[in-house]
Amino acid sequence: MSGLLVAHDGAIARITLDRPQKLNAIDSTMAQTMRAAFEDAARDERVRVVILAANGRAFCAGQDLADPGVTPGSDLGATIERFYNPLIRTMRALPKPIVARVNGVAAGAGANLALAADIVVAARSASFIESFARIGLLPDSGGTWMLPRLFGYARAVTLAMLGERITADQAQACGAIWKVVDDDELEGACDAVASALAQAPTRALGAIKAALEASWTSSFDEALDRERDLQRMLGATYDYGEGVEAFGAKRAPVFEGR
Ligand code: LHQ
Repeated sequence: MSGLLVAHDGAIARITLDRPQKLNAIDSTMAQTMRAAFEDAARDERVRVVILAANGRAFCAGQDLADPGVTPGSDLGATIERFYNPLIRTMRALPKPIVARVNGVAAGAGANLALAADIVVAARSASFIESFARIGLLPDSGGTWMLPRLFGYARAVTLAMLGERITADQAQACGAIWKVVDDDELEGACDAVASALAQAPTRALGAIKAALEASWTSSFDEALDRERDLQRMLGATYDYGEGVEAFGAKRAPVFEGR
């Protein structure tokens, strides 16, 4: 009903867009359910990594343009304020890694939803389209902030203005996504990244994400201070103790995410 499936597999939470007949276009229910799923993942101590995936031939076609809330003349700002900004903020503030498994086209808010993940693994046949300007809009869902940082300004402005499709290989060559694999290897490659993260020291990963995110808008001195504070916090975790002990004993560490 909500267009979203949530499943748990050990420490991995799988959030799957499930409106394949609509290319997983996002309506208000789906946006709210997705945000709630990320919030649950943040709260649930068993969850140490989230995979964001999609069913069908597309990853996500962005906002459902048939949704009554976005008919021309309606207040698009209200839709963004109510549904999209809270969703993207929740993802970026999630103290656990998010791996996006991009299986097909990711367009509009669907492209930026994928790019808001921490690690993007895409099928070779996948593609990204900042399609907003094609319908008279600008990139939202964090697009104007993420695109220049991920692609560089020249590519960001051109992708946003022309709304041209780029392949997963092109996105990877730009450094905007982590990995491209053959289509039949997508699930395995994504699961391998997620299971490595699920066994990693979760609090350190959360600190890495927060510090890198904050670095975009802070000075070098502020970054040094933040590193000091976060390292102080991490130094008191179980996982740091385990990491050092395992190193000394020349064995693999068994992190518990605490
Ligand atoms: C769709 C959609 C769609 C409904 C395909 N909606 N039905 C946020 C909040 C506030 C305001 C507005 O904006 C936003 C953020 C945004 O995301 S704005 C951008 C919205 N997305 C787009 O503009 C992308 C529109 N879709 C496309 O450009 C193409 O469909 C892509 C490139 C995704 C896929 O192309 P094809 O593989 O050629 O498939 P298709 O175009 O034939 O689509 C298949 C069906 O899905 C088709 O329906 P039909 O009944 O004819 O089979 C489309 O109408 C439907 N569909 N996207 N966003």
